[in-house]
Amino acid sequence: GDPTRLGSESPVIVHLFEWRWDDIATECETHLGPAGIDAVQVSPPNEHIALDGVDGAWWARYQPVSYALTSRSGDRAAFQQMIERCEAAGVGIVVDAVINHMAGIGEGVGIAGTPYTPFHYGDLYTRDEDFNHCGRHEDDQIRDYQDRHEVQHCHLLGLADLATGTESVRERIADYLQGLLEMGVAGFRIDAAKHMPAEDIGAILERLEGNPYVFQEVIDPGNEPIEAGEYLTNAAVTEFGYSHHLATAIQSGDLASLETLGQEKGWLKSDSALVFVDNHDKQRGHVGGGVLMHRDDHYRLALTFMLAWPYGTPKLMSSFTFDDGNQGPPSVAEEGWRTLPVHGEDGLGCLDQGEVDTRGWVCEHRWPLVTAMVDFRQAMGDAPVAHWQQAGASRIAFARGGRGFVALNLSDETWQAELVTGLPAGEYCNLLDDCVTRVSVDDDGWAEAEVARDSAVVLNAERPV
Ligand code: LM2
Ligand code: CA
Repeated sequence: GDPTRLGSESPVIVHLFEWRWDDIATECETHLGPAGIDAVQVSPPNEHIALDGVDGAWWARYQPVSYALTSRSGDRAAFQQMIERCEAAGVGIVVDAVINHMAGIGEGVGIAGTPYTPFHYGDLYTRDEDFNHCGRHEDDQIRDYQDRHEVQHCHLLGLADLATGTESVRERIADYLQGLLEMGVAGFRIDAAKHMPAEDIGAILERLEGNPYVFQEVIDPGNEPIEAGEYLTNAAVTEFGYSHHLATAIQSGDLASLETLGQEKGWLKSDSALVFVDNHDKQRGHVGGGVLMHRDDHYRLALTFMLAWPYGTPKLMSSFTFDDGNQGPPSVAEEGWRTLPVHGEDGLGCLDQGEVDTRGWVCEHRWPLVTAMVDFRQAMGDAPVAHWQQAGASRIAFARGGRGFVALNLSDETWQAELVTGLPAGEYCNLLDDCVTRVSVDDDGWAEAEVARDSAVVLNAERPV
């Protein structure tokens, strides 16, 4: 779970949700590499259920049919090329590994033509013993999240639960992941990790050769028997508390409550935590909502805070617009739900900021604010928070060692204040408005700052006017 494996001291990951492999390759060269983004989380690359039966829903990708690398995002050759082009641009590929389960129990044919029936998937998993049959509720479905056995051994949402406790299943999963490592992927997101005993994940990861960055998706609401901390011996873990805490602070106008974000009791240590403002599930209310996303007020302020605050490895969401929570990416239904590209001749490009009613690619990762803050985060390295200041609940400021300074104003009026920046004397540019705002720091590190409403002033010691 060591984030520096992604190639920098404070790496930033972006999730290009449902993007095509050839688009990602181009994006690595044209935007991600130049912006200093370290890695891309890609949608599951393996064969999933057919799109027709589910009207092109995005969640088809979470119903594996085989480990063949054919998916809505492209084929194996395109996947390999993407890895190579991104690597050349300094960007690693983090694969979303759906290994807890296969498709929903039923029959059909996968997107690459692999047939399946209940508990039989092509020639990959062919025996009932390859699946857990938990013996609860007659239908073996998960209902009671207070019951550890049930959560880990029954079927999640009707999805055939793999017997990850058995040697043969572990071996098949490890072969899949090892194949990806050999193609050059940099890491894995372990999907539905809470639904597998930590020991099973550990046994699979132990078989891998290479040194991937791994984070496990464990939704720990703080009141269930399975806790995020159990998974730390394997690799990093998602800290869902972060998104909720940040959303609550911002929605209630209480930025001051962020002073100790990350130090809460029971939270993961910074290096072991994967954090985000929103993810693909939460932004559309799957597994509960309670987070901020691109259409929400103050989303930019949330991103600014996350990238300025030295806790966890941040993951940015790069979305497509939707008007119902099942809808897949921009696509052509008549052509087998072909995903419309971002780049190239029939490429849609990215929507303009605020254009939320058009179907298209949002590309939050390209927003100038995001680019500036990614640069800031990397320049700050491990510089600790210093000089915490607040004026009421909705206006805060803090320094990052002597390297940087941030002031955030969530109130309805401009915030004019004398603040300690911790920076050497000089005149600095606000990184968020192309130096339209300038701040003079005196010999004692103090500055008279003017922070517009619903925005921030961000200074980097290395970026004087
Ligand atoms: C995850 N992490 O633990 C993913 O982040 C999440 O997106 C996945 O659910 C889930 N776990 C399983 O990998 C999504 C989506 C579900 C969808 C499943 C499977 O949020 O709504 O379930 O993928 O495609 C769908 C239907 C559901 C049905 C199920 C099985 O929405 O009603 O359950 O398929 O047919 C009967
Ligand atoms: Ca399981």
